[in-house]
Amino acid sequence: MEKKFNRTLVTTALPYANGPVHIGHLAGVYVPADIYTRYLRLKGEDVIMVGGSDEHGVPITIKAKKEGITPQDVVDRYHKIIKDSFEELGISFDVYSRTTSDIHSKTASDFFRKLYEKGEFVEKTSMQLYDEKANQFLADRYVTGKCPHCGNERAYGDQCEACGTSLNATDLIDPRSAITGNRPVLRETKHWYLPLDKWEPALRKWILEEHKEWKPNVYGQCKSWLDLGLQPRAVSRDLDWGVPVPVEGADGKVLYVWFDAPIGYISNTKEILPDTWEDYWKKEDSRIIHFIGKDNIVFHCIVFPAMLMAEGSYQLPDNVPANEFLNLEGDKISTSRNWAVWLHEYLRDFPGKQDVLRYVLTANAPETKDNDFTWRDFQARNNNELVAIYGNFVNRAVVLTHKYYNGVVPACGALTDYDNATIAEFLAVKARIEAAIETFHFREALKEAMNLARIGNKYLADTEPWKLAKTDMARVDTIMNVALQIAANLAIAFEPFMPFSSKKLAGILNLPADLTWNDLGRFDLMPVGASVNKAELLFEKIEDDAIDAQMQRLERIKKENAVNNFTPAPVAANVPFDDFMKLDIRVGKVLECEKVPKADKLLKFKIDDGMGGRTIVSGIAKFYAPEDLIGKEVCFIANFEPRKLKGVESQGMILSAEDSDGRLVVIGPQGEVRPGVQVK
Ligand code: B3M
Ligand code: ZN
Repeated sequence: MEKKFNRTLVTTALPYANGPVHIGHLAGVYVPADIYTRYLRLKGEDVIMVGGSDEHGVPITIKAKKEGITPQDVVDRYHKIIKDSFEELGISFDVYSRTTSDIHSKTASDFFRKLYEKGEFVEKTSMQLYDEKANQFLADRYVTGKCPHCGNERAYGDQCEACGTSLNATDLIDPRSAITGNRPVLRETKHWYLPLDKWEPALRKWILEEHKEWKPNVYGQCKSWLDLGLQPRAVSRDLDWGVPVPVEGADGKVLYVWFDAPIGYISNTKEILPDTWEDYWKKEDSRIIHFIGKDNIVFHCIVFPAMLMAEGSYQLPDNVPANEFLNLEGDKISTSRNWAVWLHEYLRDFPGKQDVLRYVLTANAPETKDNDFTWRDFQARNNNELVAIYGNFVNRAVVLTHKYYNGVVPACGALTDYDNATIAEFLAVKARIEAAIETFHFREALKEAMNLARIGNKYLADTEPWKLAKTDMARVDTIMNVALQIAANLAIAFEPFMPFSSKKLAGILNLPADLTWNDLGRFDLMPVGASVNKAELLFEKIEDDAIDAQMQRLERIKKENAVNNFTPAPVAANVPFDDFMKLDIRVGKVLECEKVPKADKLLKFKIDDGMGGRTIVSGIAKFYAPEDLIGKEVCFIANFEPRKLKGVESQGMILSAEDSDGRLVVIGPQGEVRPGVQVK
């Protein structure tokens, strides 16, 4: 039987305060969480949404070291940027706090002590990596090395981002300190471990049997973790930044960031509801929903629940609707490579366009698989959907009301079959939006909401009141009444997704402030005789130059990254001199050069090789215009087996150097050399 809930606690992953938030965070966590919360609020349910900055952990201390400032400076700076930008985007937190707050230290500390006193930890002395130059233990992101699972050379001490495996620093092959670049040594240290293995049977039952309704990506990831078998996990670290381990003999040790961060959800609830916070966490008729990205699944579905089970008095989450990743223009979003659209920069570059970003990120949300954000798609969705459908319909309805009725809502006469069909179609959508939101299918829900706008837009286009106005004003009255009722309903339907335009629309239509989701579907929202304010555009067209400017910024970043990240490829194995001599490399002069038809990469060369000439086809068309190369001297391999490329026989290979951004530069002699001489 469906359980009945009287209260919902929505939690959102706490972003690390080592950088601003970007569209990947928004699409994965904050926009869906906000839609869900706004929807429940609008239905009049008891719901709170908590969030905050994750201000502990190695990502913060590394950033501080890099900039020569304190970790506190780092988190103060980014907490403010993050908090302000969330607010400006309309992410409607009931509380947005931080893990450096006193209430959090105390809550996390007490939580640890309770488990400690209950004997829920295992104390273990083990060998950990230590940097003798920096005089400190290295854990998590302080160590990089080769991933033992996939061979990625840049895996971190807590996780390999290439294959997603979670690691211990001592698992890395050929580890290096991220502070000094030194090879660390092993040194003994004591830590507290949470024996996840002890909770494995309970976790298996809870997830695999009792939560089959979880999203397949979440359920599947949990199942593979559980099937691998759980190991004890250290919940403390040798670090000087974090919540101190609150027991004897723990000097210089702090709680592992992934131990204290999820407790942040509890601290934040306490912060706003000091008297009733426990209702949300401990009462049977409450439910907890964690909104997170896919890289956080194990912590929210396995580690944190095990902590809660060990504590004993808390409820486990009801659902963890984790999303996959959003890419940017085909590449993985990366804070360190600056490959991101940062929220605070978006708000600066597109003032007043919060809803456009909310719309595009929802329409394109990576709910079931990784998805791509592109600026062209952003522009197209704004211009072809928001402006052309939703905005156009509302604008027509309001402008015509002013044109024919001085802005006063006309009376509704007899409805035609077509009117009735339109209204029935409109009413049927509500249940579909609800079903989609309640099962965390926000893309689907938005698509349905957009269908409401489409129905309105089509209704006016089909009935053409501007034509009837000359002959049948009574019919126009009815059409405009229906259109205005639809417009008013859109303000409600879109509120969870695009609250700014809903507010604007409600203002234009003079809607009462206390409408709720339950009013959606009423066709008397606009009383006859009520007046409507002057039309204002809900959305504006986005022109090419705004998009071009964003594309240019990304191009620039790509170039900078190519320069900064260039490391020469490792030198290939030695070869004997005789092997080198087997290659016959010559100098030649380009006599003719032209594009190969139907092959956008290929250029066809006629080369003076001092021996009567030869044809060579080379894949450099993207980097040179043919006429630029005519008359130039190039080096080519003269004894390459001839091969056919797009039907042209190539008798050799022109040598070029490939830059780190993939650009090819043709190689030739520095001084004048006769065609046909050998390169040695
Ligand atoms: N700060 C990791 C992340 O941003 C972490 C989330 C904590 S949620 C309790 O991916
Ligand atoms: Zn790996």
